[in-house]
Amino acid sequence: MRRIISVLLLAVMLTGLLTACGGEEETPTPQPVSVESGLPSAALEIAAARGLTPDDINAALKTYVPSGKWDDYYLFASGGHSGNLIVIGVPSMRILKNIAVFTPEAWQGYGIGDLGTEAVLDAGNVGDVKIRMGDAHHPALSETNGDYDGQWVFINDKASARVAVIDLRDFRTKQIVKDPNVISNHGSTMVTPNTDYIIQGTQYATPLGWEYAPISEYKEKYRGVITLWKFDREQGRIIPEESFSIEVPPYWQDLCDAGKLDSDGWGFCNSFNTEMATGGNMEGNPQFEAGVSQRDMDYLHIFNWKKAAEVVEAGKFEEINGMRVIRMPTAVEEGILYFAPEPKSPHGVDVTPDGKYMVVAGKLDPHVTIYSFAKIQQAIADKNWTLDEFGIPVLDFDAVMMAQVELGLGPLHTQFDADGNAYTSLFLDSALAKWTLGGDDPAGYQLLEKTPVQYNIGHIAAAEGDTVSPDGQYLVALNKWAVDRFLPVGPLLPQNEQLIDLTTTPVKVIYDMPMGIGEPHYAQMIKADKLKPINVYPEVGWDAIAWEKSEHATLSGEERIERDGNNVTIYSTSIRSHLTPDRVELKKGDHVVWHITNIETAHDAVHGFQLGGQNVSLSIEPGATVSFEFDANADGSYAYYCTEFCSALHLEMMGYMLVEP
Ligand code: CUK
Ligand code: CUA
Repeated sequence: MRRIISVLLLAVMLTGLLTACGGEEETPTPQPVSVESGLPSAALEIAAARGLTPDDINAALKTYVPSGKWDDYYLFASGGHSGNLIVIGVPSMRILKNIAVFTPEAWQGYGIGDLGTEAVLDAGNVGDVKIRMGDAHHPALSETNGDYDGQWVFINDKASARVAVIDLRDFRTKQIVKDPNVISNHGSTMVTPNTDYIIQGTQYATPLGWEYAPISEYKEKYRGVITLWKFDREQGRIIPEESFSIEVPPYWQDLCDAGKLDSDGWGFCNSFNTEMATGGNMEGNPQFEAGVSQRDMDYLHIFNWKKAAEVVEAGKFEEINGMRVIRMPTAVEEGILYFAPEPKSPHGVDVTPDGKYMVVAGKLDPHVTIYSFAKIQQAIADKNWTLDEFGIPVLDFDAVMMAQVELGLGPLHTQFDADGNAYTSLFLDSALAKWTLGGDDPAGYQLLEKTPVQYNIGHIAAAEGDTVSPDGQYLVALNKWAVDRFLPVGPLLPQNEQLIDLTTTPVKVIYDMPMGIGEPHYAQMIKADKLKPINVYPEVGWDAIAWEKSEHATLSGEERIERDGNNVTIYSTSIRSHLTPDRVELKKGDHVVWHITNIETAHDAVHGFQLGGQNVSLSIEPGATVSFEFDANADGSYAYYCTEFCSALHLEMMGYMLVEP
């Protein structure tokens, strides 16, 4: 007990969370405890009764955010195959929001009737197939001069090669674009340092446009692309007509990262399956997992996107399915595309904050390999290369490699802190490795420590970790398996997002957060004060997607039902605690377009809307105008109502819709 007390006191002193209070005056509100006064003995009793160790108490003090206080950081974590993007506060690790992106979501009224968000989703349809799911992997916050600016966040859908744009003014998805030439992506999204472009690399090669070609023609016909999606900040949209792709061989491209500072203008993507295995395990061929892992080296793709943009402007492209594509021979001729050997079936490539080095983790190699951008440039100038079988220059490995550090088994992803350290996830070791960056001194790259995590760590996200000026302080380990960490909930378990305190030596896990909404692949963590979200829309009658006054805005007193033959248009308002009109009379077979404006201007005065029997769920946030349409094909008496418990008389906020036979 005595030991717990002393360590507890030490913990209190170390955290610096507590301020001394006067202690003289009696005040009715609870005051923070002071170090001098010691902790309330009740706290020690609680700690003892709950069996908390000094480490537990320290972790609790570092992560607890009292009611009414806010977190220091936002973590934007991909929701994997839930298709969404999850917003989490750090250090509390409380979920703030699950932003609907690729998958309809009823609470936000996303893609369940609402015409605005249905149109966003429909823009990501693949041919005639309405895609209503996705596999969201890598969120990327918009950057200005290589620092997160808090304005936009982008995320990819691996399953259908799409990219989404989310507006951080209202935390809503505004656009989805589909790459017309590939069916899956992975090296996406990563932004260039001023968010001119959003990078997207293919994962699984197909013929361009994923048209049919027998697998025996893999090498001739199958291809990948690296697409540079042009982002227009003014419009807040990706402009497909100003975007372009670079054709690459049918190696499976994996993760990418954008160069910065010294390496600005360049980008880097890993690849695996340079073996060009094509499966066929029922035909007696090796499994993909074996076929894809035969070679000791794969190829780091090094591309000059600034040059590529100039080459496209000069007209040296082919338009394929509406996308401007630089073909491989042009890319080689113009000095846009180079390879460097990389060991072995790598996964992550991460550019150091100074932009001078690229860290590659070969998941079947216990090392990380560090490349020097200066050496890469030198090797290019020296033409120190051989050609791969597609004629792409492969730079000499020893000429471009700066150092290798043995970290452990299954290295995947790397992040950085403010003090020149790097952190790499070790999937097979279930550990986080901390090591030093050595600049141009190969001996300066040294493993410092390894910290166990629970379990099977994938990506890691450090505070401001992908910027030119990382914060250190916190890192979140996005662990694939939770196994025994939480109360059992059946065979599908949550994953485990572990918050790690980078300020101690060794670094320490200080919070386990069950992620029961989706698989977090990657996440980015941004200082909370960089975001300036709105509380209500700028004007009553706002179209949240177009970000302008809606032509269907309806103010109080303007509510009406217009009939033109079988076409009925309803202009409604919602305000605590009524919907107007509260009675809608239709005839069977009417086509109905219904606009609802939330005329509230009060913070948090959201109304929802559901219409029984019609598959409509809306969220009408203060000031917003939302529209839906349907055919009244089934006669009957229906009820519609507000779904947000908005006031004491919320249950009365309803209406009848009568469809006459
Ligand atoms: S990935 Cu999932 S752990 Cu898509 Cu970046 Cu590495
Ligand atoms: Cu509006 Cu309940």
